[in-house]
Amino acid sequence: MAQTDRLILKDQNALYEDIAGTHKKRAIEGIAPEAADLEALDRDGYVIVKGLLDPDRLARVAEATRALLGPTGRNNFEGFKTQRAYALLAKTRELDILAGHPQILGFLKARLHDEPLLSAFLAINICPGEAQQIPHHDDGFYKAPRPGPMLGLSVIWALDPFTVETGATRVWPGSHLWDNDRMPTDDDPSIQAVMEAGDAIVFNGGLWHAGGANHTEDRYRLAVTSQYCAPWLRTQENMSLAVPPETVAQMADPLPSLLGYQIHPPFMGHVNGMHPRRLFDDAG
Ligand SMILES: O=C(O)CCC(=O)C(=O)O
Repeated sequence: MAQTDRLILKDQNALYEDIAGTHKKRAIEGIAPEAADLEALDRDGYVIVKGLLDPDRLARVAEATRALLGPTGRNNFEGFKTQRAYALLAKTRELDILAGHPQILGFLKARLHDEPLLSAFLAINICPGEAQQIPHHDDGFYKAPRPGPMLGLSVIWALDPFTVETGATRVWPGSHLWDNDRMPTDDDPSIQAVMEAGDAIVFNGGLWHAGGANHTEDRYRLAVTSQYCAPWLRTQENMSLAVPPETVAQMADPLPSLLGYQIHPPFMGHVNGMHPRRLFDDAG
């Protein structure tokens, strides 16, 4: 074999460098979280962040979300007395602020990845009489050893007050550190994420949790959940098909990146050998 035909690998990292020409990697930027919030996220697997939406914004977001709600769920995971709406970014621009909120980007950058993908983005309206949801963790479909590196980070935005009676999300503190064989039992302490409308719970995708039971006869518990994953994992919602490219082209950064209009270096996510943002360039 001639010298020039030999594969000489000097530095493994060189294999994974950003080799894109026109569109270089766009790492997300955000507001750095408080140290205490990151400590809580690491230790308990969750943190409640208060007052992320001001009253005007909250009112607009809640109104836009309610307008999209459809029929109640088809199984006991979706909830037979819970309305859900998916593919939200295909349907309204009023919710962009939730998917790309600077404080959430800060958590993503600090703990998940600087090129996260939006894995799921849906509305959840728990209606009167709903039972507690099946406990689960959002990264459960990635068959990886637990505990392990963070694969996903989830946010549940309270658009109504989250109370014990209306079905505030139940979480099992510290359960992101449990091993693969462990599931919550009645002996495991849990709490409900009681929140004001406009607050959000930010949690490790490995944290066991469940939508709470709604014990009321006439109160609803409206939420939007934004769930993110590392850029080398498959997203729950097939965002490339759910949100048309012409809709993504109207969005401000970082939303196109969160929806997969990015390359995870060196070339994960290319389209016909090109950076996906070239779709916009060529259209323009
Ligand atoms: O609505 C909630 O409080 C939790 C819902 C949830 O975890 C889910 O559907 O994945």
